[in-house]
Amino acid sequence: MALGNLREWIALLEREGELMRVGAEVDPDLEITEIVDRTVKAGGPALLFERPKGSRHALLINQFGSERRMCLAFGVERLDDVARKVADVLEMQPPAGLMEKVRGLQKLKSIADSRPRTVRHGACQELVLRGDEVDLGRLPVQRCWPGDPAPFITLPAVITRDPRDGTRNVGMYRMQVIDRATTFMHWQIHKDGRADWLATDGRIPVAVALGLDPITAYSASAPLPKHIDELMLAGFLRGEPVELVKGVTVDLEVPAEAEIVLEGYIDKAELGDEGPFGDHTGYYTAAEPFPVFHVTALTMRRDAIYPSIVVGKPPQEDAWLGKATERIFLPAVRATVPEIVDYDLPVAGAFHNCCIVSIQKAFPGHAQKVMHAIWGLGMLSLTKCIVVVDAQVDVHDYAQVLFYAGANVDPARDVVLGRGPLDHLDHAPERQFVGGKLGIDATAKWPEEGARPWPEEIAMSTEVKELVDRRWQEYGFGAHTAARSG
Ligand SMILES: Cc1cc2nc3c(=O)[nH]c(=O)nc-3n(C[C@H](O)[C@H](O)[C@H](O)COP(=O)(O)O)c2cc1C
Ligand SMILES: [Mn+2]
Repeated sequence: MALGNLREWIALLEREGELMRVGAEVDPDLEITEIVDRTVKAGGPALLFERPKGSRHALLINQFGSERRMCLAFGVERLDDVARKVADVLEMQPPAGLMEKVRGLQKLKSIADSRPRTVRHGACQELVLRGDEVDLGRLPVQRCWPGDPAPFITLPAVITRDPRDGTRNVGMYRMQVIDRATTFMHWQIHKDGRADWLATDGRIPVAVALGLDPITAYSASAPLPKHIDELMLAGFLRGEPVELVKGVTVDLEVPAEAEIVLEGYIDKAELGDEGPFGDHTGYYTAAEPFPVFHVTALTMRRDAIYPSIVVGKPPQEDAWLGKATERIFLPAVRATVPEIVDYDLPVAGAFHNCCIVSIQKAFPGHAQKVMHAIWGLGMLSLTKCIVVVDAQVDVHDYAQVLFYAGANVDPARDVVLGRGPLDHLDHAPERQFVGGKLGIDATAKWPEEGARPWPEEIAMSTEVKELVDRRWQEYGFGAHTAARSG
């Protein structure tokens, strides 16, 4: 059974010893950030602040802040198990026998059942505030860092529809609070919500869901192709559809089980200076024009719990949302570039700065081919630096990667310098949005690539390893020395 809402998730966290309730009054203005920063870095639990200063609503944070909690959210032992489920569907072949046909039908059914389901009533509308009753000041919205000019809603699922074909999009875009009933909407230049807005004449209806089951919340951050509904991915990963109800003031459907929903609209022409904001790059991103979101209704559960997250200098809680995406999207990456064995986006590289990729090298120039493929692939296209290693290298072992990046590279021959689109938030390039790309080919080079005879890597023979294994006790190291090979 999938987790139905945030409450079931909190109950699970509590049962697993992964939640701490904080009963003391704590200020959402900076104080919570400092507590969470220390907790995340210590590998500590999710925190439920029961008395945020100035609000009657509790605040949940650090729900995603460890690998174990991320796995609990998805109901798996390892994040790669989620990827296997995705791969299973992506790699479907025409069935050979009856059994395979039955299994194939089950898989197709699991996709069909992923579509959201509309229901008549939703707990998210227990309380409905419209017009002048709307007051975002009721919510314990955090001001995260000292240079932030205002509180920011940091863990929203922002729902829009493409006016051209009606497809839904859900994205996680932070929202700076302007006053009781308006915020900015920080959808960046490469994002789907922004494309929906740009395609609209006049105003676009927008709904924002806060406080969801963890898989649906994660899905808002997933970099799906524009035409794929993130709620469909959520339904597929949950194994149960997301339930939706009609909004009370907008022609959009909203997650029925959400804690809080903000309904409203964004005008095409209305922009204001958003930011600065202490961002996941580790720097304050400068103020920049973004559209203004007008809230026409604030609906919620009576005792709604407000979800939040702090980004900043890595590692922060969002590292684990990023790692989930890295793992879950590997099968999709391999579907287009099958020679890719594995990849790693280091947390310290804020994900878009660096990608390490291992390949099954099959022809001269293959590493360069893969670099260009990544620079042409969805949001991975924004990657600034790519390091390519051979299939047997563990891309998650940075010391190993550095070894090959040092040992196998002739910078005069193996470095590719290119140009292309860069992350919206990257402050380093001369111009915003475009700049240099660096590719480092750390694979073993072939003669056709201009290499002298490539030397053999040092390794002990299997016979001697087995001999030493057999005789280990005899040498007298004792059991405390974990020194068996392999
Ligand atoms: C905690 C968190 C905060 C984020 N904030 C923003 C943001 O303010 N603006 C933005 O464009 N993307 C932000 N992202 C990344 C987007 O959610 C991500 O690119 C997602 O794929 C966007 O959905 P879309 O592909 O449908 O546009 C954030 C991601 C996380 C995990
Ligand atoms: Mn999308």
